[in-house]
Amino acid sequence: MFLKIGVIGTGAIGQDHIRRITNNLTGAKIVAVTDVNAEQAKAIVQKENLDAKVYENGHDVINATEVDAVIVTSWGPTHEEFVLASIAAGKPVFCEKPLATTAEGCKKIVDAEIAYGKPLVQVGFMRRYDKGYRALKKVVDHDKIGEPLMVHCAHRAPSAPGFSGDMALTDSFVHEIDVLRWLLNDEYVSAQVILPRNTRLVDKALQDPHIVLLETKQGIRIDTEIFVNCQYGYDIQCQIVGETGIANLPEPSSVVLRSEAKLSTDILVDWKDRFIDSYDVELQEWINSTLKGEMNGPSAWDGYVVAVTADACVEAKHTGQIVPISIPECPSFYKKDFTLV
Ligand code: NAI
Ligand code: NAD
Ligand code: ISE
Repeated sequence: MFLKIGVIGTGAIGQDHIRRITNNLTGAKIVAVTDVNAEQAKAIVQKENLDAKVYENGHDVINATEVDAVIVTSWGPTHEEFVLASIAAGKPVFCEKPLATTAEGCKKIVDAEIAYGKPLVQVGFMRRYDKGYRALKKVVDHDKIGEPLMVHCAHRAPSAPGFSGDMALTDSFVHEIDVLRWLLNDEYVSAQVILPRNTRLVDKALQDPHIVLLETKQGIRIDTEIFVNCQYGYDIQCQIVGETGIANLPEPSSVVLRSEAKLSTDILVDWKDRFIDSYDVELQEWINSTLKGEMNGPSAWDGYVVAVTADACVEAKHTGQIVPISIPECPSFYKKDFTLV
């Protein structure tokens, strides 16, 4: 039995997900696609030799009778509309982050899903499926370093084409916001943003880098450097300092080279390669659980909590203040315990 999927948005990640579902994963096929750039949608159908119909818009994909489930990979501001329409059609939907560009938009999705009465929405927070982050979480969950006290992170990308405004926070840092609350089994209570000297290698209007300081309910302090025009590579770092030890996110594996009087390893440059296995596991698990009528991944509630936190970070950046974060009680409809067995 195949899950018949319709994809809305055939840009960078839409094409990458279509490629992996078609060539690497099992149990699903792409039967419908759309993009505001229709030529791009047609080109991916040809390139991957898909038996898929190219529709005029996202709503036609969602309502197509042959489509069992929807993947939303169009740009962020369109996500809310397509996820709400998928819920209205009663179809499972995997939505790339952000779930919506505002906390209010995410809340509408949470309310619609609860009113529908069955979980249908998963958000593309793939780091929870990453081998390295899962290993790190086991160290924390199994008490190998005592209670976590501090976390030091870095989210670095060589460049960020198309970034404007606060996208370093709302498009990049959202991955840390999600994965760290999952890793620590905790929620955030405040955010502060510090603006270091700006790199000369971006438009003056764009702040880069940022330092974000988050505090959790348990008093854990998290500092993250977000530097999305760092030039040298796509480099994700995470170090947890506990009472009795320190745990680091493993580096991606690379040959250790001794050559020309140097000891060296490669640094990846593209997010697609850094998390290639995580996207595979994430979507395979989504396909498997959707076929069973279940929804086990990052939920609409997680998407909402991330948006509330990202909003606080944006406010902290613009006001220079420490901004309190108030996450409402998680509805019983959504699971809360993140412990890995
Ligand atoms: P992109 O700009 O390459 O692709 C977006 C595509 O959506 C474009 O082809 C665009 O024409 C299309 N599109 C926009 N509005 C549309 C509409 N109303 N109907 C149909 N198509 C529409 O962007 P990219 O990098 O693929 O990002 C897409 C989404 O994926 C974003 O939400 C982004 O945050 C997320 N993303 C997630 C990543 C992750 O690691 N989980 C990595 C990269 C992107
Ligand atoms: P992209 O710009 O390459 O692709 C977006 C595509 O959406 C474009 O092809 C665009 O034409 C299309 N589009 C826009 N509005 C549309 C609409 N109304 N209907 C149909 N198509 C529409 O961007 P991307 O890098 O692929 O990112 C897409 C989304 O994926 C973003 O939300 C981004 O945050 C997310 N993303 C997530 C990750 C991750 O690591 N999880 C990585 C990259 C991107
Ligand atoms: C991109 O949209 C992603 O989601 C990548 O995973 C992230 O690391 C990058 O910074 C974003 O621009």
